[in-house]
Amino acid sequence: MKREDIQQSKFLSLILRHRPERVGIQLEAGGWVEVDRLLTACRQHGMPIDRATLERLVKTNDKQRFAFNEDGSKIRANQGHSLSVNLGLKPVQPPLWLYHGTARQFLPSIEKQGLLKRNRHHVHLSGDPQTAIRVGKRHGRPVVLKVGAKEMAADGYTFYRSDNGVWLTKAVPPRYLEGL
Ligand code: HQG
Repeated sequence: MKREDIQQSKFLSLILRHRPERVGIQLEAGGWVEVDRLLTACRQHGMPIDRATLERLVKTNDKQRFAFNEDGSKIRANQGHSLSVNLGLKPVQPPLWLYHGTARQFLPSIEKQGLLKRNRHHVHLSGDPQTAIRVGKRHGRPVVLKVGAKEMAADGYTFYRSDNGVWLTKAVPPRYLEGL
């Protein structure tokens, strides 16, 4: 991805997940925004993005963070919101294990409290350890925890998977974590 694309992509994440008011818009139900409104608002706030660039950003995004609706008139972030957004995700049965990448310095606290969602709506889990390492590296020396997802589901915890393959659940108590 080009450096400018990364910058614009981060800006889009900010607007579509956290601070739409930065460009004077609000998210509609489900986190959607009309593409025309978004592009106009971005231009008016000194961050011009044209339609072709937006399409490229959506298509080439390394984590498929954004999606258009069926007719391409609206766009939203697939996950990662701090704003209250109902993505309309359906509960799904998780695999035996899921993985959580974090940084070593968080382990003592995770050991006590389990995984908490912090600023996000859910705890984010990965389907494979490689992805989890990448997520953990963002915070420091990475470490991967194994989450007994199937057991959690059997105990009544609900799991969702976003359109870009991130596993989501409300919290993970310490007893379901391995590798602590
Ligand atoms: C940690 C990126 C201490 C948690 C990635 C994590 C992901 C605790 C940090 C997505 C804790 C929160 C999410 C506890 C959790 N004590 N630390 N009890 N419970 N933590 O960024 O999972 O680029 O909010 O381990 O690819 O790192 O945004 O969550 O280290 O999918 O699309 O608190 O963000 O995707 O950090 O990453 P984050 P995350 P995007």
